[in-house]
Parts: sequence; structure tokens; C-alpha cells
Amino acid sequence: MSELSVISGVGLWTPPESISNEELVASYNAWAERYNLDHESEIEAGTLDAKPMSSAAFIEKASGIKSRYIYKKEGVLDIDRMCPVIPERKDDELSHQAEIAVNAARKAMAAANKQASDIDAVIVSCAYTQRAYPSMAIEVQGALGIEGFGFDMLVACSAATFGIHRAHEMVVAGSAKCVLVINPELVSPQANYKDRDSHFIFGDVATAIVIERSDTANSDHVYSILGTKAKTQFSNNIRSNFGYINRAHDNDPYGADKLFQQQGRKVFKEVCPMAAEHIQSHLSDYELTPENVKRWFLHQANINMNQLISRKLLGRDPSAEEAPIVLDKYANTASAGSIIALALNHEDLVKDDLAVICSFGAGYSIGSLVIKKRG
Ligand code: CO8
Repeated sequence: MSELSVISGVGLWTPPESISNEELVASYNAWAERYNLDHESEIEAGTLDAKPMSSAAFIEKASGIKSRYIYKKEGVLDIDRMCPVIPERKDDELSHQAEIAVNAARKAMAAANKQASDIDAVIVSCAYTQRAYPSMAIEVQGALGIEGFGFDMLVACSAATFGIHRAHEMVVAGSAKCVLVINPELVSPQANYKDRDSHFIFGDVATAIVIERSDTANSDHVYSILGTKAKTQFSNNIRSNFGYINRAHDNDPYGADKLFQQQGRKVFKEVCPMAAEHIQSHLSDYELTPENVKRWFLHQANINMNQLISRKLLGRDPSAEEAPIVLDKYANTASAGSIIALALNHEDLVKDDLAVICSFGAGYSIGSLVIKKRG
């Protein structure tokens, strides 16, 4: 067990605007009603399926989501658009995703008592970057005035945990002394607001974490990283086909399959046992059991998934304090969910308290960290 590297600061940036289930459902249903009216004859002839109606009560019961934050609300609820309006910025302006990354990074740096000159690596790790190059991490590095190097990582829901894994390894190996891992989850442009089964799932946010050598950490809340564990297994059950190659395919680059799509039931059934087994096995690597864990910072995709995984691990329902849920306000924020849970629920932990951070989702990918509060 290495305790050379620590988490010394967590930052959370929350967009100022939000959309409630009721607002989202009213907009989707108005769009679906108009679609069904416009295609009445094909639907009656059986050549086209009618769009089904959505329901706020279903969304809350099936997912635990009541509302979601959004980077730009304008356009999302407009049934002639169903997509946020995010004006294009000039190349010499800070890009949208870099801006939200910088917002979260500054909060994590303040929490960790770190200046730009203390940091020597930046990882931007998230489900999607707004462009392929130059790297978002290098833009963020430049905006913050950090020397050293930066790079992007894409691992969908496990981007945050896998990014922290890499930072931990860099600090332990000595290739970096202090690393900023940022998760600017600008997911609203990827969400299909015309798809009843997934229109409610996602929200925008940005989170950041500072990982550094234990001997340089001097903040109020420091967590030794006892170890990391990762697992991936290919699945098409959560997929987006968006990319430059669409240009060469000569089809609609923004068609439904280019946006987020999933087989939600299958994901639920397949990922829950994988995640529970993964966490159990990670803890047993250090001769620990779930009973030794004070707090669970689990991925935030669906409240029923978290309850099932917690029950498998603990043999009982966890309390809201043990396994915090942020889905009600934030919805699924791709990789940032477990880091939001951490940001909002760690300060009361005391010396030697153990916690698990675990992501699970597209890939499939599962990433965990076992951490211990330092005195
Ligand atoms: N309103 C009303 N009824 C609905 C709605 C709706 N909005 N949606 C579905 N229904 C209906 C269905 O049609 C179905 O009707 P019937 O029984 O007549 O067939 C009934 O409700 C039940 O439907 P489901 O079985 O699909 O409902 P579930 O209870 O399974 O809940 C969930 C659906 C919430 C999607 C659930 O399956 C789930 O959360 N699964 C896990 C999914 C998951 O974790 N996915 C991870 C995605 S995130 C990720 O990996 C990151 C990707 C990268 C980020 C991308 C950013 C955009």
C-alpha cells in the first residue's frame, strides 16, 4: 500500500442555470405531440411509430433525478431546436469547455493551498472534449499559467477516476509532483432531447482534484491514496458514433446514433454486479471489507443502481450520509458524479476514516480509489 500521493483539494463548479423534470417533460411532450400530429397518416398506416410521452414522475422514480444544471439553458426547451444555444467563440478566446474547467480548477487549487507555480501537470479527463486539438488540458494549463505539461483523456463515465489513477501514478513515479485533474463535463450538446428514454439523464458541471506528494500537502483536508483499481470490458450498450469519420461516411453527422444512446436496462443489469464485485475485490487487496468504509463516493447515474450496489456490498441499505446521492439536483454528470459527491460530503470525515471513490459506466469501465483521511 503506497501512501506517497494524496488528494489535497477538490473543486466543484456548478452552472447557474437549471432545468426541472417538469420543464423538460413539458417541452419534450409538446415536441412529441407536434411530431405525432405532423406524421398522423404514417402513424395510422403503421409505417411510423408514434413518439411516446414522457413523465416527470417516471423520471424521478426510475432515476432519482429531479433537476439538472445546464451550461446554457437557452434553446434546450425550444421545440423548434431541442439543443442548447452556445455561441461559437473566436480561436483567441478561452473556449467554453476550458472556461468551466478553469472555474473548477481554481476552486480545487484554493482548497489545496496551491498556486499555479506549485503544479506541474494538468489532465483534462471527461466524456467528450469540444475539439480534438489543441488539447483542452494545454489550453487550461495556459489559462492558469502552469508550467510543465498537460494532456486529455476520454474514458466516458470513468474519465475522472482513471484521470486520478494516472495522476497518482505520475506522483508516485516522480514524473510530476503536483497534478491537477479536471473533469469539465459539458454533456448537454451530446444529449438527445428528442429521445424520451434518455432526454432526462444528463446535466453539465465541472469538477477538479489536486493530487500531490504527501510531503508537500498542507491543506485542511488531505486524503492518502491507498490504491487504485480499474477494469474495462467492451460493450455497445452505451454508445455515441460522433466523430470526424462521419464526414467520410456521407451521413448525418448529428443523427440520433451520433448523440448519447443506451440500452439502459441492460446497462443496469450488467454493470451493478460488475461494480459491486470490483469494489469488494479492491478492498480485499488491502484486507479491508465494506464494513471498514466510512463513506462511499459512488458514480451518480441512477439512484436505484447505487442502492443495489450498496446493498450487495453492505447487506443493508446505506444511510444518506454513508453513500451520498447528488443525482436529485445534478442528474448524471458523466464522470464527475462521484467527485461532486466527494466535494460536497468530505469535510466531516476524521483522521483514518476510509472512503471509496468509484465510477462505473460506458466502455464498460469501472475505476476505484481507496482513500484515507490524513490527520
Ligand atoms: N417517461 C415515461 N415513461 C418512460 C420514460 C419516460 N421518460 N422512459 C421510459 N419509459 C417507460 C418505458 O418505455 C417502459 O415502458 P414499458 O414497460 O411499457 O416498456 C417503462 O417506462 C420502463 O422503462 P425502462 O425499463 O427502460 O426503465 P428503467 O426502470 O430501466 O429506467 C433508466 C430507465 C433510468 C435509463 C435505467 O435503466 C438506468 O438508469 N439504467 C442505467 C443506465 C446507466 O447507468 N447508464 C450510464 C449512462 S452514463 C455514461 O455511461 C456516460 C456516457 C458518456 C456521457 C454522455 C454524455 C451525454
